[in-house]
Amino acid sequence: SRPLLAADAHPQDYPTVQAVEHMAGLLREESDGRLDIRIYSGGQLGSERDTLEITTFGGLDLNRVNLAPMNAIEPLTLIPSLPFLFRSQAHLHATLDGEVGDAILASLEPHGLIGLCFYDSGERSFYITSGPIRMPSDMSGMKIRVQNSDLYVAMIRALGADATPMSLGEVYQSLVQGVIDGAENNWPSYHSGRHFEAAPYYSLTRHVMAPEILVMSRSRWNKLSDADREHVVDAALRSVPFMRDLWNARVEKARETLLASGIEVNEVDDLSAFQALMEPVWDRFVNTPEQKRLVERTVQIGEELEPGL
Ligand code: GTR
Repeated sequence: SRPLLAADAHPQDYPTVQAVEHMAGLLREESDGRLDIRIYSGGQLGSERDTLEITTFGGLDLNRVNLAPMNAIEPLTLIPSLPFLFRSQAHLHATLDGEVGDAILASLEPHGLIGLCFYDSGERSFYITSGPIRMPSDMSGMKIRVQNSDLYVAMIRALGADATPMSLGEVYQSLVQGVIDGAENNWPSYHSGRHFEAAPYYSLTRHVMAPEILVMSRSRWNKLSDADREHVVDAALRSVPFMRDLWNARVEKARETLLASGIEVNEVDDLSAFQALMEPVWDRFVNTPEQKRLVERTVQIGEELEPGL
């Protein structure tokens, strides 16, 4: 059968692409070469929002995206995207590896997608062309690029800035041309997309830890035998610990490289000022009983794991 076609916005050496490559190897092994994956990396096939739509219609078989572009499709995907929800990477993992993660993956099927697994994406912080951010008022009136998600737009507005949604591929140019004053992302993406060249002030707000997700089109899934479905799920799950190791190493490497490159990094002393402004944002986006239950469960997992944080 023809290989599963996969899309990723990141270049070939990025951990998300490497993880799906790894999954491809496992899949070939498990299926005696019947199943394989061909990855179109570097955003060749379009933005995450566009490739997701194509995947929904069955024009693509696999897609690795951030949760952000899924927010408009399924409300449960908003949960791990909520600002200041996770206390640590351990909290994120415990949540995604358990009942909450399972519920989110399962919620995608009615939308034409099969949720296979989550991958790490670290902590997102703001980077700005003109100077550091130490308190929300420093962002007042700034134009900040966000992913295509209403939650992110609301978050930026609550901080007193202007949100400009656009796809990842447009960010570098927009920073250089001054169309935007800044953006937000994790260390590896800040580095990989060369955004640091135009926006050298990185302020460690660590406001979002939304993970990546790997989805499959339901129409291709429906054509697979039960045995092949099992191979796909199994290979995806086995790629997760591989990706987690790769990710942590990549964060370290990006951080070291960036610090050595002379960018200005600052801690933000009073994160509670940022957190306080997020309360109405939570209230606006968490409203169904199922969302509320899963958010409560997530908070509880955090309290059990990291008491007092
Ligand atoms: C990255 C993520 C991408 C994309 C990107 C963005 O961290 O890996 O999937 O969401 O952020 O900001 O568009």
